[in-house]
Amino acid sequence: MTTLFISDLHLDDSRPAVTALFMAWLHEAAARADAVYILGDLFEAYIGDDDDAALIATVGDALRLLTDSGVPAYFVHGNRDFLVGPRFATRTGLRLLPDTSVVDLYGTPTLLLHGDTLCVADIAYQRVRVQLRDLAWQQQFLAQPLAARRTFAAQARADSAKHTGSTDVSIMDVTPAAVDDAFADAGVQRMIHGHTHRPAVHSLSAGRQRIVLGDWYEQGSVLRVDADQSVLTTLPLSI
Ligand SMILES: [Mn+2]
Repeated sequence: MTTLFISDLHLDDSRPAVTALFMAWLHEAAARADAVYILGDLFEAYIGDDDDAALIATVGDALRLLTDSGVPAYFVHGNRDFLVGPRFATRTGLRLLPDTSVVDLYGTPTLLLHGDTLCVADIAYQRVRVQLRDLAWQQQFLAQPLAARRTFAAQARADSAKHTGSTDVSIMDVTPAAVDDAFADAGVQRMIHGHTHRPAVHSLSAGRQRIVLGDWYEQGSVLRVDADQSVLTTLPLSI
C-alpha cells in the first residue's frame, strides 16, 4: 500500500483544469491510498473558513467523500492557505497538522513541513510571514467583511508576484543550514516538503534525504511512498 503526498496545487478559478485533475485524482488514486498528506498551498488564496466561494465548497465536498470512504487525509498549512481552520477541518474530515511534524512512514520517521520556513535567505518574505502567522493579526483580519478580505488577498498576491519577479532566484530556495537545523531538531533522516516548486529527491550527507514536491501548474505532482521506495510522479493535465 502507498501513502501519497501533494502540495502547491494553488487551486484557483483561473485554472479549472487543475481543479478538475485534483478532483479526478481524489476519486481515483487517493481513494486507494493508505493516507493522503497535503503539505500546504492547496488553495491559491484562503481568506477564512466562512468564505462562500464555490471552489472551496467543491473541493471541500470532494475531500469529505475521500475521508468518509476511510482514507485519512492530513493538511499542513502553506503560506497561501494558512487560514484553513477548524471549520474547514470538520467539514472535510481533514486532520490539521502543526507546521512541522514527524510521522512514521512504513518504519521511517519523516519530517513533514510546507517548506517556507527553510527559505530563510528571503528576509522580506520571512518578515511578512511573522505578521501573517500572528494570532492577533489573524483575528483582526478574520473579523473584516469577506469583500475586504478578498481585496487584501488580491493585493497580497500581486505583491508576492512582484517580489518573486524581482528577487534573486537563489534566495527563493531553501538554505542548506536551515535544512540541517530542521533535520537535527526533528532527529530524523528524511523530510518531505513543497513550497519551492522544485521537485526532486535530494540525497544528502549522513544518509539524509530531502524530498521536494512539485506544483500543479503544467501537470499534477504526486509523491508515492511505500515500504520500499519514494517516487515522484507527474499527472498529465488534459486541456
Ligand atoms: Mn508555498
